[in-house]
Amino acid sequence: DKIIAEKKKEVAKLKETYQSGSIQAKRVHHSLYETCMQSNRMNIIAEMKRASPSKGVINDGVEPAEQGALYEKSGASAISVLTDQPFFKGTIEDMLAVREVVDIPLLNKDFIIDEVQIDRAYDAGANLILLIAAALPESRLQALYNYATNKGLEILFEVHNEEELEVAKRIGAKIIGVNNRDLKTFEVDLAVTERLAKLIDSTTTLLVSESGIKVKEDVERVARAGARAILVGETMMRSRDVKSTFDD
Ligand code: IGP
Repeated sequence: DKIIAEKKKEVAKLKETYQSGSIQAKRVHHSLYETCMQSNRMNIIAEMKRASPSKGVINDGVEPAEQGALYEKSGASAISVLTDQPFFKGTIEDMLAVREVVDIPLLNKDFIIDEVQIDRAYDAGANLILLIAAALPESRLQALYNYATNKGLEILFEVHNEEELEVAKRIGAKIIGVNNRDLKTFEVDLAVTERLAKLIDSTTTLLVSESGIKVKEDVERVARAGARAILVGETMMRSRDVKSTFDD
C-alpha cells in the first residue's frame, strides 16, 4: 500500500512530463512465452536488483550494462530490470543501459498503475511489463493488460493466492508469475508455487515461479511443480559466478 501511494505521486508527475516517444531504445522482437513454451529446460529470468524493502541494499555498486551482459552470456532467457527508485533504487536509465547491450527479452519490473508507465517501458526497449494482481482493481488490470498487449508487449501477471489466480485467468494472462513472497509480510514460501501450479493449465500457460529461489534444490522443487521459468533477483545479484549459480 505504501509503495502504491508513492507510485501514484510519481505517475502524476510522469503524466505531466513524459512525452511518449521521447526516449527511443532499439527494439528486439522475441517472445518470452514462445521461448519458454518451446524449450524443455528451466528458463531463468535474471533480475537487476540493487536493493529491496525486505533486504535493504543488495548490490548498490552494480553496473547495469555489465550485469546485463553477464546475465545474457550466462544463458538467461530474459532479464528483469527494476525501475522503481524509492524502494528498489532502480531507474529507467538502467533499462536503457541493459537494452543497449543485450538481445534477449527485457521485463520492466515496476509497480504499473497507469498507461504512461507502459509507454515509457516500451520506449525504453522493454518486451514485457509486470502487472501485479494485488495492486489494482480487476477492471484497471484488464485495461492495462489490453493496452500493453496492443503495443506488442507481453505481460507477466503476478499472483500470490487463489483469488488472484482467478483474476489472471479471467483477464486471459498467458504468462503467470506466482510470487512466493507475500508482498505484505515479506514471508517467502515455495509451497505457494506448488499450491497454485495445480490450478494452472501448463499446456497453454507459462508458469514463472518468482522470489526466494536460492539453491539448486529450490529450482528442482518448482520445476517439479510445473514452473518452466524462474525469476531470480537476490541470488543472482550476490552470485560471484552467475553461470554456475544453480550448479551444486
Ligand atoms: C525476485 P528474489 O527473492 O529472487 O530477489 O526475487 C523477484 O521475484 C522479486 O524482485 C519481485 C518483485 C515483485 C519486486 C517479485 N515481484 C514485484 C518488485 C515488485
